[in-house]
Amino acid sequence: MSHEPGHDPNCLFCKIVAGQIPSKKVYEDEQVLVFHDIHPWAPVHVLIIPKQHIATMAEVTREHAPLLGHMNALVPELMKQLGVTNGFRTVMNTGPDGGQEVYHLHLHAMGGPRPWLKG
Ligand code: D5M
Repeated sequence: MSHEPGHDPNCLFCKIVAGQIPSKKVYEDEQVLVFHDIHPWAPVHVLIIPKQHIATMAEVTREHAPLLGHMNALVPELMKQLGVTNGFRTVMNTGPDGGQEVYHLHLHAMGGPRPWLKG
């Protein structure tokens, strides 16, 4: 089956980007989509994902630096928009030993009153 470049029809997050699976959207632009994590680890927990399918951070190269920079640079304004005023944590799980469950690149951004994470 043919599909758009950068889109994997079998990928959960590509289906969210395509609107085939609903999400609680927080922000969207040409490059990224941001939505609430379905199993939050913190009072505020969003996922910042590229619209193009990149399976994992292990596949990222220097060519992706602007995209990765954009994803990270959005976090402060997103946290502010979501009422997070006292700090936040960003995490990118990579591969089996990194605890990655969904193989579409995503940056977790978490905040809100602790305790919600150890360490
Ligand atoms: O984290 C994958 C994250 O993706 C995990 O925190 C749950 C979240 N998830 C899974 N399915 C959905 C849907 N449908 N909407 C929103 N969030 C979702 P990882 O870093 O791969 O372990």
